[in-house]
Amino acid sequence: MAISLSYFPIICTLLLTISRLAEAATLTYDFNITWVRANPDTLIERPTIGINGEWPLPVISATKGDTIIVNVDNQLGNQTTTLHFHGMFMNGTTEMDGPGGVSQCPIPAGSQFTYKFYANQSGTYWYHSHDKGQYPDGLRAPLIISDPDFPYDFDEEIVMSVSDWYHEEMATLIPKFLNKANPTGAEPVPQNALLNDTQNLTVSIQPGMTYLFHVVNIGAFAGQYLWFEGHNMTIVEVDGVFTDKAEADLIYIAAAQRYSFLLTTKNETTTNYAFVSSMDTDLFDTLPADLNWNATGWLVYDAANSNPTPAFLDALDDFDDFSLVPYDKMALLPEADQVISLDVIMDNLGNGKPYAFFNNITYTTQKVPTIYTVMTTGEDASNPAVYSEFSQPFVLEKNQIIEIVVNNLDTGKHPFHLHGHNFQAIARSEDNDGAFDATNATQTVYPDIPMRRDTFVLRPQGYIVLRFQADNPGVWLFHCHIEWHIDQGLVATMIEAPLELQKSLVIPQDHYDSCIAGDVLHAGNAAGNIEDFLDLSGANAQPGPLPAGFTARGIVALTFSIIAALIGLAVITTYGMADVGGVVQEPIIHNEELTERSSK
Ligand SMILES: *[C@@H]1O[C@H](CO)[C@@H](O)[C@H](O)[C@H]1NC(C)=O
Ligand SMILES: *[C@@H]1O[C@H](CO)[C@@H](O)[C@H](O)[C@H]1NC(C)=O
Ligand SMILES: *[C@@H]1O[C@H](CO)[C@@H](O)[C@H](O)[C@H]1NC(C)=O
Ligand SMILES: *[C@@H]1O[C@H](CO)[C@@H](O)[C@H](O)[C@H]1NC(C)=O
Ligand SMILES: *[C@@H]1O[C@H](CO)[C@@H](O)[C@H](O)[C@H]1NC(C)=O
Ligand SMILES: *[C@@H]1O[C@H](CO)[C@@H](O)[C@H](O)[C@H]1NC(C)=O
Ligand SMILES: *[C@@H]1O[C@H](CO)[C@@H](O)[C@H](O)[C@H]1NC(C)=O
Ligand SMILES: *[C@@H]1O[C@H](CO)[C@@H](O)[C@H](O)[C@H]1NC(C)=O
Ligand SMILES: *[C@@H]1O[C@H](CO)[C@@H](O)[C@H](O)[C@H]1NC(C)=O
Ligand SMILES: *[C@@H]1O[C@H](CO)[C@@H](O)[C@H](O)[C@H]1NC(C)=O
Ligand SMILES: *[C@@H]1O[C@H](CO)[C@@H](O)[C@H](O)[C@H]1NC(C)=O
Ligand SMILES: [Cu+2]
Repeated sequence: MAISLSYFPIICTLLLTISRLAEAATLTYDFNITWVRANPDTLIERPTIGINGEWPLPVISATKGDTIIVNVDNQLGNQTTTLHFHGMFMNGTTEMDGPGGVSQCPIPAGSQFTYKFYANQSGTYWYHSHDKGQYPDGLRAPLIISDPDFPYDFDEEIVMSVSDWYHEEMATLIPKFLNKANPTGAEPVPQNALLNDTQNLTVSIQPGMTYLFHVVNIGAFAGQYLWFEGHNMTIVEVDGVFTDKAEADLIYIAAAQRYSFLLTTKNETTTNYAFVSSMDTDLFDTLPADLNWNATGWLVYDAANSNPTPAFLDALDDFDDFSLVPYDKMALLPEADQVISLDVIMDNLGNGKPYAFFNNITYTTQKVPTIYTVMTTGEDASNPAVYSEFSQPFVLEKNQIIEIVVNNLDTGKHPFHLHGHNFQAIARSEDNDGAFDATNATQTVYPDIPMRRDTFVLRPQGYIVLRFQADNPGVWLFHCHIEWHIDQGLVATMIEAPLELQKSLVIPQDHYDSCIAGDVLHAGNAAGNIEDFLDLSGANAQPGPLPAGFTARGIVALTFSIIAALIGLAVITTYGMADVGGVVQEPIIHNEELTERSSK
């Protein structure tokens, strides 16, 4: 039987659609999460969180359109856990997003929990624990989603992580960090930088080829400068957003950011080339004398060649990601329906400990995870009050254009991350430009085609302006991705289309089982009140302020310099035992105390 040629294109499209559908797979990963021991920098073997008895962890690899199932068995024994699939929109499955106390109850030791989501995206992502500052203990790895319609040619793919590494466990470091003995909030400095969870990484390559590198910063704290001697990088993707090709000789990858770039190899195999991932030491309050903040690897053309020592660079002039142009040319979103303005400060509260604040509020985990408050407070779910002001809640209406303005009143860099979306980065100041002024015509000239990503760096004493559309009902955190700053409370909660969530969301039984096994409430307002949703008494609150006229930094700087001059550095520990004085402390549960509780 002859088929008329005019049907040919239709039949082809049909066949293509069928083959695409046939390709869409359901990938199931069984993750038995346990403590293992690891020593990636050859200095100290330490307890590390592994999966199925191994660390480094497996890379999750999927194809756009696949459904991913991860069956978690928490066999840690002494800690709760969760998994977050960083950058995945979780469209329709906000309950699978992972933050403990927000989208689920933390999974207690001995409990099981299944994550299931549809990967309607492609590019470079990662998965990590989103529970009580836990991921730097090892529970973090890349997640790569390939795309049959990837826009550029390449020969082979290489996945590579960069990170910082600590010798002590987070459960030890966090209480030392969030401590009145550390009033300036100096973050613990990592002991080493790692490339793909090791050092001296060798990457075997062939001449005359184009490699597609997927690089993820899975670290806790340090941004990393990355450069290859003798080779440029052609950036083609950031945080899951394909870009027009952009050539760079040095890039900066903040904690949680991802880059894909093409790297074309030379035709000769006579030389191997060093590459370096260098931790951003601007973030460190002190530079220990024995710290090597550079991790070196090699592009190995021929194993018989020697691997050269990298040359020192005079300056680290990194490529500016703000200049990237998304491949899809998505236009600047229209003017916002809702502008959320957040001022970042770091300061001490009455207990002398160092905190981080958006608009004078330090995020405090609530008694009821926010998602369950959405589901059980009826019409009041549209009222931010039911979530407690200390969860820094913002209610977004369906399909609104949202603009988030973040003003940095602090002197550090902060990579801000939004769950459930990527955002257009429409304005970004240089260092020390001060707060954003929406009435200033110079500051409000936005790109016609802004770059998009899900993690973007706010510079010291400057601002960023981000826009996105609220087209993904869910509970989504917005936070700095420096793990220390999350622990200090630099977190806001976006509650997107709560009434729609009440209609559409079906929460699986194993989620409630985690709450029950962990003795965590899962109904009512933030305080667990199931009768009067506007009565927040008993909700977790931040500690009270320092007495008027006091600044902990001031007192401590003064006390410290006098005492230190007299009796030397040994006094630090003693001071830590002393009280700031005069402050009656409210009974509160802040993030670090939850950490302490969970580790008991
Ligand atoms: C948790 O248990 C593991 C395995 O016994 C141990 O190595 C680790 O130090 C413990 N961590 C805490 C914080 O108790
Ligand atoms: C999980 O791993 C631990 C340690 O390797 C092992 O003892 C346990 O039997 C494993 N559990 C399952 C369900 O495989
Ligand atoms: C998949 O993503 C596209 C946008 O990239 C969107 O139009 C579509 O509705 C999404 N499908 C699902 C099932 O989420
Ligand atoms: C990094 O580690 C992952 C997981 O083991 C592996 O798949 C990948 O090939 C490694 N990359 C390099 C450059 O060695
Ligand atoms: C990397 O090389 C340095 C210097 O030779 C060495 O001290 C270190 O142990 C090596 N690290 C690993 C993981 O092999
Ligand atoms: C790398 O790109 C820069 C411009 O960004 C250019 O000046 C340089 O020649 C390039 N180097 C190589 C090895 O292609
Ligand atoms: C390598 O050889 C190919 C084919 O001969 C040529 O097109 C290309 O420019 C050469 N590459 C370099 C880096 O010299
Ligand atoms: C790390 O590399 C940078 C850039 O080459 C250099 O300035 C710095 O001195 C290096 N640090 C160490 C500890 O070698
Ligand atoms: C934060 O508190 C300070 C001091 O009380 C006040 O000046 C400032 O306006 C507050 N900021 C916000 C955004 O509420
Ligand atoms: C407007 O913003 C620009 C760039 O930040 C700044 O140089 C200028 O002083 C501002 N103008 C006014 C009137 O504040
Ligand atoms: C979520 O899916 C809906 C269709 O179901 C689509 O309209 C929306 O754009 C999607 N949002 C995201 C962030 O993918
Ligand atoms: Cu930060």
